[in-house]
Amino acid sequence: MKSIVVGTAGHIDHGKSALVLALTGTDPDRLKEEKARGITIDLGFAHQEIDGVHFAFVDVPGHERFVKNMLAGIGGIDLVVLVVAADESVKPQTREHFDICRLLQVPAGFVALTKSDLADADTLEVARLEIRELVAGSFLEGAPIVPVSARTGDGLDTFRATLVEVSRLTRGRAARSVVRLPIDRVFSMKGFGTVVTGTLVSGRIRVDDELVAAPGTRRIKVRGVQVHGRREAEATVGQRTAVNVAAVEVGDLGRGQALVTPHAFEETRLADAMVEVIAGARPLKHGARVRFHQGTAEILGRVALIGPFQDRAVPETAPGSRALVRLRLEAPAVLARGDRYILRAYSPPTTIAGGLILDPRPPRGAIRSHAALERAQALLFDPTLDDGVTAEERAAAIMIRDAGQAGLPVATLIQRAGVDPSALNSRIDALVAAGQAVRAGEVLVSPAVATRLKDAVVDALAAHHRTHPLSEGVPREELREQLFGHGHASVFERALADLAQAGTVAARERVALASHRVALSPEEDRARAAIERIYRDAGLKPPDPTSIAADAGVSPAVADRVMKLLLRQKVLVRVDELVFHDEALRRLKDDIAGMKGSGGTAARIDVATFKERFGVTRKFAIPLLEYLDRERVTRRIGDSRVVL
Ligand SMILES: Nc1nc2c(ncn2[C@@H]2O[C@H](COP(=O)(O)OP(=O)(O)OP(=O)(O)O)[C@@H](O)[C@H]2O)c(=O)[nH]1
Ligand SMILES: [Mg+2]
Repeated sequence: MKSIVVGTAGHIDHGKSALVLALTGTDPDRLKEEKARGITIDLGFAHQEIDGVHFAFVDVPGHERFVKNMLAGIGGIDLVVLVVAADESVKPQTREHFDICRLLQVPAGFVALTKSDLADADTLEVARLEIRELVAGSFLEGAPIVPVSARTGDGLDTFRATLVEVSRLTRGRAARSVVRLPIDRVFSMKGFGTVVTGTLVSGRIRVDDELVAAPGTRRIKVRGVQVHGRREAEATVGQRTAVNVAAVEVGDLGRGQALVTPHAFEETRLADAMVEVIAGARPLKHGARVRFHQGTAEILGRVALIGPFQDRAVPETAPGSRALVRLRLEAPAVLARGDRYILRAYSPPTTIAGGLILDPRPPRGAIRSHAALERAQALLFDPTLDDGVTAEERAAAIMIRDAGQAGLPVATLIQRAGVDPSALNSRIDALVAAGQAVRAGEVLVSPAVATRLKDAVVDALAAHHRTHPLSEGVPREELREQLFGHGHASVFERALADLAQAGTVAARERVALASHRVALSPEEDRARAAIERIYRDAGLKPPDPTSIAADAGVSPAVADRVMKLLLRQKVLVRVDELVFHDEALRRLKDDIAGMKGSGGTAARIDVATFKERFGVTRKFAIPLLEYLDRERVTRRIGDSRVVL
């Protein structure tokens, strides 16, 4: 069954709650104080099925002091009923609530001309005219205006029919998205424990799901789900939802938080946004302190205009116009690109503006520059005016560029660029195909970063080969530290893989240009031959490496370079303090291995027999036997060794 969340809106005492009661039989005013004062203070809820559509009503207070509560309820609605009393017509909170709905881009709505029993035909007509004027040019232009009386019941049938008709105009929402349930109520229910309610604005919640209450890190286990007062296995997007949460105290959760998919949203205190100042409001000054409302949260913060100042005066945004701003919040928020928000003045708290979040985690840094302004302009793209593809991709490309060497983790595109999780991979493929991104595992970098890195690798290797012609390359990790210390390791690996694929470098433990050959000068070549010969001839009784320069008759510097080369090439092998020719060690291993196989008993060798067999002193015998143990040719048992 189709499920629609309907919000009321309108001035105090205009009959919002009475209308909900007349339609549903449920009085949305549930607090004692509300009954005593005859006004709505906090949100009220009721539901009713009409013509096969399930309507969940969120009834809001009209009093100017409780607009804050109204804002907590209106966030996720599909449809608004703007309530105007026929005898009073348009009043201040009619305008304020209407402005809020317009700025939040509530998808659909119509007008209830209430208390029709108190007005004659002329009065009704005047109210109609004033309403038409109010909504001209807005989402409610041309919407039905339905006279209705909660007292006599006149007009209720037409009202119901209109509700069903207008609900057809609302679009379905994406259920395959991340879970986001802005909390509007938390209470304790006997026998159940803690229950939170809200309008599920994206995703679906199932029993046993693990969610997070954000801002914050508290994990929430879903013990039960109720939709429209009935136990269900799951709640889906667009439904008024009650979640029974396990092992959480009522005081640990509150309005303003949201239940969300773990890891999907990072908290933020900074956001870049488009702002639209209401026509009747005062100008919005750079640096103004404001009340920021999004979801069910109200957070204090300041507004800074993005872009260079034209003159010395503090810039401001005129009523009725738009600007690009950076919001600096005094407490963390849970925001995603594409979120709509409202700004109210700090004092007195009147609604002054609203807009669209463009980047919920912008890079810190100067915003009073042309570059910052251009960046924000490029991000400004009303997703609802577009098929979503180019807007998201353009935003993602900017964010990838901002991320620089560190790269942008793939998963953050959901929150920051507003990409639907189910479309994540195809969006990334499109970005890669369009030359806007390079993917390295779970990180995206701009093609410029990848190209610069590859160029830097080639330059660094060329320089290294020039200064160290005997070196076979730079150790991989050293190269990464040197060129890409702040970057993501997988980006560096991707660059090496690309260069290797292109045949430009050889990347193993050491990285070298593919064209590199170890080049020896004639002197080094002579030294190499001499040193190698000395070690080959010495067999298992090699000279001390510290005296090799003198033995070979070459300079210590040349001997040092050549020794390193031979060791790296594994022509020579270091065994503790000694160095042997690889051939000598091979022969030794073959010889020892050859000892076994004669007869059924295991061949054994000890230090004395080793010394005798190979004609070496203890100085060589001990390191060699330990070397054989390490090479798994022998195993030490007590004072002797078994040949394996
Ligand atoms: N004559 C008449 N009175 C009505 C009608 N609807 C509501 N009233 C009366 O108007 C008063 C205010 O009605 P509510 O429904 O509480 O008004 P509200 O818009 O919910 O007020 P707030 O929630 O405080 O903003 C009550 O005394 C109602 O009995 C109607 O259709 N006809
Ligand atoms: Mg009310």
